[in-house]
Amino acid sequence: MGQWDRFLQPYKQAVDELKIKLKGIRAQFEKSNTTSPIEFVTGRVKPLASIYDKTLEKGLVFEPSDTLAHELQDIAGVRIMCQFVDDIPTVIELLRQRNDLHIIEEKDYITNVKNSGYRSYHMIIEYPVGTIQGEKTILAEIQIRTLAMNFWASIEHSLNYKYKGNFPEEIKKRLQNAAEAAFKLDEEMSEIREEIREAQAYFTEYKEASKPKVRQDHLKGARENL
Ligand code: 0O2
Ligand code: 0O2
Repeated sequence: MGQWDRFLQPYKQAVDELKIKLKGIRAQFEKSNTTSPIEFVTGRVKPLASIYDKTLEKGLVFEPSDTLAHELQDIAGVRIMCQFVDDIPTVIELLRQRNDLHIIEEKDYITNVKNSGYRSYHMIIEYPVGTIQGEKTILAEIQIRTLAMNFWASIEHSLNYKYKGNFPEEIKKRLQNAAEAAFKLDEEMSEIREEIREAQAYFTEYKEASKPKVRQDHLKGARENL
C-alpha cells in the first residue's frame, strides 16, 4: 500500500461508515411511516488531484501529513440532500444529538449566501475511525442542502471547471439569478409542503398495495368486510 493510500484509508472508511449511518436514519423514518428529512446521501474521498490543487491554493506541501489532515477539512465529504428547506434544521438537530461524531464548526451558507449564489449548511466534524493501529480521529465535512440547492451547486461546480473560477460577468450574473430562482422554488415547495407530503404518502401506500402479496391481503381483508 502506497503512502497516499495509507493516509486516505481512514477517510474512505469514515465516508463509508457515515453514509451507512445516515442512510440508516432515512430507513428508520421510513420504517416508522414518518417522512424522512433525508432524501438521499452521497459521499466521496477528495480525489488526489483536488487535494493537490488545494495544497497549491493554501501554500501547503503536497504530502500526507498531520498538517494536511488539519488544514484540509473536507478530505472526507458527505452530502445530505433534503426535499424541503425546513428539513435542514431537523437534520442538523439529529446530527447535533449524535455521540458518535463531534461537531467542531458549523457554517450556514443558507442564511449567509455566498457571493456566487451558493447555499448549503456545512458542518466540520471529528470522527473516530477504528484502525488496526488503534482509533484515529479524522476531520470530515458534512454538507446539508435541498435538492434545488444541489442542482444549482452541481451545475455551477461543472462550469467552474470550465472557467477555473473566472466566470465571465454575464455567466456570473446568470448563475446568481439561477440561485435565486432555485431558492424561490424551495420557498414555493415549502408553501405546499403538506400537500406534497400527503401525495407522497398516498403514492407509497398505493405502490405497496400494488405488490401482489400485499394486494391480495388487502383484497382478502376487504372481501371479509363485505
Ligand atoms: P438507493 O437504494 O438508491 O438509496 P454509493 O456509493 O452508490 O452508495 P455515492 O457513490 O456516494 O453512493 O453517490 P451516488 O452513487 O452519486 O449516489 C448515492 C445514492 O444517492 C444512490 O443511491 C443514488 O441512487 C442516490 N441518488 C443520486 N442522485 C439522486 C437524486 O437525484 N434523487 C434521489 N432520490 N436519489 C439520488 P444508493 O446509495 O445506490 O442506493
Ligand atoms: P469539492 O470537493 O470540489 O467540492 P476551503 O475552500 O475548503 O479551503 P472554505 O472556504 O472554508 O475552505 O470552505 P467552504 O466554502 O466552507 O466549503 C468548501 C466546499 O463547499 C467546496 O469544496 C464546495 O464543495 C462547496 N462550495 C463552497 N462554495 C461553493 C460555490 O460557490 N459553488 C459550489 N458549487 N460549491 C461551493 P471544494 O473545495 O470546492 O471541493
